[in-house]
Amino acid sequence: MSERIRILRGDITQQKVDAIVNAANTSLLGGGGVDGAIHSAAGPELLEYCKTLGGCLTGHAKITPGFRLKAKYIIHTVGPVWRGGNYNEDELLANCYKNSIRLAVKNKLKSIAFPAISTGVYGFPLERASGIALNTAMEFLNVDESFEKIVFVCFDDRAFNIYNQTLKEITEINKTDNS
Ligand code: AR6
Repeated sequence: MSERIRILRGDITQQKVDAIVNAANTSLLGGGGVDGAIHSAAGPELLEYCKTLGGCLTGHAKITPGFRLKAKYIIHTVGPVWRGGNYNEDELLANCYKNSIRLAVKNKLKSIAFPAISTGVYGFPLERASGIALNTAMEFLNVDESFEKIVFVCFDDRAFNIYNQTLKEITEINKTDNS
């Protein structure tokens, strides 16, 4: 299981996977953070393509070609803005991961890389977000044996350490549950 989940420190635009995921906004017309980095690296054709998509709802996902990226596709999803935790933020964030993975499977893709959706400008607490990201990925890999890998790309050391710690905690809990 954990071999199919990878946690890396780096830049998602450089990942060689079937699809990288963009933490976009509902307009899908670009922005700052990882969204800005992906648009810069993919080239202006990405914005032209995104203009035809009609935006995207929070928790949903849409797919585009990767254009100048090493990744073949970009899956754009819109994370929730953190408003204290009582506005369905957890479920909406889990939906981002689920719907992105669903779209990858529908397009016969086998590998996907995620940034830490909503944890930048949108303010979602990183510890909590990493738990949702990793649990959703593990639940999916438990039922799908053919998907090759899910990569979590952490942009800084803090995110990298938190993801690794969370993965360790989830693995311990699963061990206890199965014993
Ligand atoms: N590779 C991997 N991770 C990155 C990169 C990168 N190149 N650049 C930033 N991150 P954010 P959000 C991390 O703010 O919170 C945009 O303007 C970053 O450290 O990009 O979902 C959109 O258009 C953080 O951990 O996305 C929306 O308006 C994570 O990516 C809004 O921001 C997400 O940070 C979405 O906000």
